[in-house]
Amino acid sequence: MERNTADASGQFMTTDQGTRINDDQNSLKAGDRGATLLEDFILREKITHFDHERIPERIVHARGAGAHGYFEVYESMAPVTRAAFLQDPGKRTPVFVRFSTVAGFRGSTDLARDVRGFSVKFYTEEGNYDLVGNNIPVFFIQDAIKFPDLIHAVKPEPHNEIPQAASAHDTFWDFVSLMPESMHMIMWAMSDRAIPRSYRMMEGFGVHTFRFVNAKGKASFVKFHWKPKLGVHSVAWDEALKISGNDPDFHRRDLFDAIDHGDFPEWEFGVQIIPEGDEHKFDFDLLDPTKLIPEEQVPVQRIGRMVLNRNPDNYFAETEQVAFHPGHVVPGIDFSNDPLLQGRLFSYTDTQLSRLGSPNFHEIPINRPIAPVHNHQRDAHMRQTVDKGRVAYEPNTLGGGCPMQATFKDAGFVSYAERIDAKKVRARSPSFFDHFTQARMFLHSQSTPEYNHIVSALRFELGKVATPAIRQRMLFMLAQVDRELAAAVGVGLGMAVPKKIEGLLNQSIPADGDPKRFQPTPARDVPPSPALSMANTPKDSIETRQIAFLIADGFDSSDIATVRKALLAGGAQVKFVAPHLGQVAGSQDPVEADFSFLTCNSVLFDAIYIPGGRKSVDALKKIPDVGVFVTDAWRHCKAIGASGEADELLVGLPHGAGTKGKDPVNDRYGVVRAQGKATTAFAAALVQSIAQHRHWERETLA
Ligand code: HDD
Repeated sequence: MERNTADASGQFMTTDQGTRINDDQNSLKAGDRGATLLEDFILREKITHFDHERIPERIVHARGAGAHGYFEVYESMAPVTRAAFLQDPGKRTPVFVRFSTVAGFRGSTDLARDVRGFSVKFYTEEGNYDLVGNNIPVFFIQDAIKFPDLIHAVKPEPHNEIPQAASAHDTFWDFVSLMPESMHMIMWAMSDRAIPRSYRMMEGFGVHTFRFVNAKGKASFVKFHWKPKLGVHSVAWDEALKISGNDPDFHRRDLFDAIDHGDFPEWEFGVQIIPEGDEHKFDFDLLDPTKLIPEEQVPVQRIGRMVLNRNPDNYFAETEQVAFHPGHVVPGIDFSNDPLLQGRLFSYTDTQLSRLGSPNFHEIPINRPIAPVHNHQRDAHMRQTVDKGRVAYEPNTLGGGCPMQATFKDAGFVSYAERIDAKKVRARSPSFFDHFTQARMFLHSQSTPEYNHIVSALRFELGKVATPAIRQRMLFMLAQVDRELAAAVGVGLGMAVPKKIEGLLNQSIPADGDPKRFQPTPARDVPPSPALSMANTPKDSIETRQIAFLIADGFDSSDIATVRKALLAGGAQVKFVAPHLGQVAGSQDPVEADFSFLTCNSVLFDAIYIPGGRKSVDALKKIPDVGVFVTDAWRHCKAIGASGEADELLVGLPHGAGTKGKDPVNDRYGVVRAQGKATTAFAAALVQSIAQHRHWERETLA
């Protein structure tokens, strides 16, 4: 039953019981100056409902944004899986996706340095399938039993609830410095992957190894990937900090606005398929969630695409109440014995019970499968279904034996009959003890700017750690990954890398275990994986990019017309930023300002352009915010364009980037200038510069 549709015009206001309300301004009183009466059922109902509006926020991933869309497969995947939604290229499966940060509270900033959640609920005809992944393909820990410790360590410290949405504090690094297995994930979390430009420009990963099972019952291992159509892009750290102040909803707004504007975000769905027989052919364990399979070793086959084309109608009803669970699977998809995944299979239903308050959370509209539900589960808080008849048990004859169990042939879910012959132990396989090789591989696969950003991030994070012993342990741990990295971070901390810290590498030895068996093995050099570097992401499009035009009265209208035409043709969006809102007069037609210098900031845009016009440029020169706009755009390595007199606003840029060249169009480190009026050649050069996303080379100019 749905009420309160967006278009409720013409409807009378009622109580929750449907009684029409005559006065929603005043409570019922004994006289117009009298005490309020307990009898006022309208007041009590309204306030009671309000008092209970909040539900517990998610214990992790509290901060998020969601969208609806669809998924379609390119060709039948029947050879490897019998999942119905992966069979027919003509079929569109509805999806709901929720992106999130992990550590911050529900009201925290989107731009925290953090892992991003990437959860997809496929509403398939065989039931809901949830792919509950992240934007990083590995995880901090190998066994779910350490998850509460990890989260307690990263969340705000319990005595003073500081810091919000940040890993840069003692408890997190205390824990990490004692967990060699987290080093690979730390490399990712300290990289720019942890400060994405947009949810629309992130990869997604299922992380664990799962199983596909085909109609013959034959299984293969599979890793899941999402590849964004717009490429993988991040912001600069200084920019992230400033965005957090200027617009803490930056990612949420970006997703909402893009869909609202008809720029539907799109990802390709990728799989790495590993035959069962190849399980032990890798130099790491497929069940270890701190490892990835390099794409160069097992290519990612792109088997379908997902498009997000509809914003939620109501944040709470959909994005907040959606309940994901890695255990929501359909026939054809099964689990592996990854001990992190196995623990997750317990956690998610458990957490929905406390968060949503009832085992009937599957009846909330956003969680309802499109496949019909028939079983003997009954009652409990807030039950919506009105179950008919007297049969709520199986076996029965009074209900004709229904609902019936489904065989494998009837698309019943049959767990993959993996052979297990083992002792019951609390242990970790020796194949899980190579913690440093892939951390090193990731590091050595980065471009120079990316590597430098990791060093800066570690200097920042560890610089915020107050306890020297923790910093020291971390330097020692980083040295296990790469000595040069540790030394570089040490410079920032003013600390030498310790040669040895007694016992640090055998923290996880059980009292009765063999110490050698539990010691991490030293990092090995393996070939780098170019797919791990964002420098290699496609950079051929300016689609959906936000470009700020800085203008004041008297701007050159023809400059704007030429550049705007080229940008819009490339799919970018142009926003006018002026000293005030309202109309801004041009040499020909006026334009309407989208922002004033008070209501926006350079960090909210992908690039800036300043047109010519004597009067306009002179006015801009007098506004300090304009200077900051330009220097921030430079510092954050963004494309900058200027034509005509606007050149004068760039003179302060370093390394000669602001000096006028002789050619009609000059491009120095992504700063594009036209000698005179903006021409189509100038506009084309600017488009090219914006498509690069960032000109990181500026950071390394001497
Ligand atoms: Fe988790 C939420 C992803 C390990 C326990 N997790 C949650 C969400 C994502 C992930 C994307 C947000 C879902 C949403 O948008 O509503 N979690 C992961 C990934 C992991 C992972 C990719 C490792 C590979 N998680 C993990 C472990 C445990 C949990 C090991 C516990 C043993 N995760 C939870 C949870 C949450 C959750 C406490 C909080 C809210 C929710 O489930 O619905 O059950």
